[in-house]
Amino acid sequence: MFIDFTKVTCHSGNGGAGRISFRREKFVPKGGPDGGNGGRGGNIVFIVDANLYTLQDVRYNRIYKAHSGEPGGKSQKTGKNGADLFIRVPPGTIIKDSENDKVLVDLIDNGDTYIACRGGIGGKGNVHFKSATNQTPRFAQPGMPGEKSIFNLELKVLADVGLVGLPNAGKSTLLSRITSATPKIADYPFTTLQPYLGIVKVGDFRSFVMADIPGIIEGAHDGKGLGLQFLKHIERNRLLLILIDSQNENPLNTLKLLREELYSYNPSLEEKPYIIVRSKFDLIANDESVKKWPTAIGDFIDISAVTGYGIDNLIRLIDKKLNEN
Ligand SMILES: Nc1nc2c(ncn2[C@@H]2O[C@H](COP(=O)(O)OP(=O)(O)OP(=O)(O)O)[C@@H](O)[C@H]2O)c(=O)[nH]1
Ligand SMILES: [Mg+2]
Repeated sequence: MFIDFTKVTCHSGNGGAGRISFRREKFVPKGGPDGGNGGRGGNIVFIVDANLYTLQDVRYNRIYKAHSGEPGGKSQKTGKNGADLFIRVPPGTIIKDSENDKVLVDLIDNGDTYIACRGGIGGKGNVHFKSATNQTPRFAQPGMPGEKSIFNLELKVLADVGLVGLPNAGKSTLLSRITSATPKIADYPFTTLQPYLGIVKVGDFRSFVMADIPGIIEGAHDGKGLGLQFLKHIERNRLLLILIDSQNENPLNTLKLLREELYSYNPSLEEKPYIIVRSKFDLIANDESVKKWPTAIGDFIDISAVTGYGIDNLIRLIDKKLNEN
């Protein structure tokens, strides 16, 4: 179970100002007040979109601002309301008040909405302030300001596939190649410090969620490196991809080490189905001497997240395994 998390600042729109105006017609030179009300500011509304699986599209720390209402017009015309601003979130998103972390709403079904910030109401035009003692009010209300709030969004995601490997094995590069996720990629260990999720599309109708976690090193189950705190995330994945760098000099040892870390952490992980992936195949494609891996490793699939080699095959294989389990 992953927690996808993001934080956003929302401003609903300000109300439009009420208008000060007087009727001026050919035969009514001194008409009464006729200033209309301002329009309401736009609301900020969260809406569930069942086509989304992660909070990736709701960028961290983004500021959302809805439009203000328009000012009132002459002839008692009310200003246009500011358009509501919809923020699309996946089903299962929990919206919390960032000040006290209290749950405001748990958005579950497609189309469910939650008005997070209400637009300010429009000010009243001067037509409303006419009284027995003041037939020509020269004032109108300003619009009410919109609301501003910061929200924490949380989503618990059950990823289908978990990426497991030593630091630098190319896990994040693979995720970024086949999903729209944008994890940081670099040629030093522990680039990834937190889990990332992405959706892999298989053809037009099927998809699965893939999770990238920080690299695992020897002793991870004892808390070494960053692995431990993230191993819990892969307990519920249906399938693991064990990525081993094509330049690894002792792939069999690495495979053993990774598997040992997994089941030392949780013995039930030993039963978890996995696919072995040899990453960075482009680096050895022309090098027959290193192409052979010990048969004890068993079946594996070659990919290059850089050139795309083997990627379609891998996606098909994953899809097949997920559907047979
Ligand atoms: N040539 C080549 N380089 C690759 C390939 N995949 C990844 N790399 C490089 O390998 C380095 C590590 O890649 P990452 O994707 O950050 O590795 P990681 O497994 O996510 O690493 P951690 O987050 O530290 O665990 C980067 O410099 C990548 O550019 C590949 O298919 N071919
Ligand atoms: Mg990484």
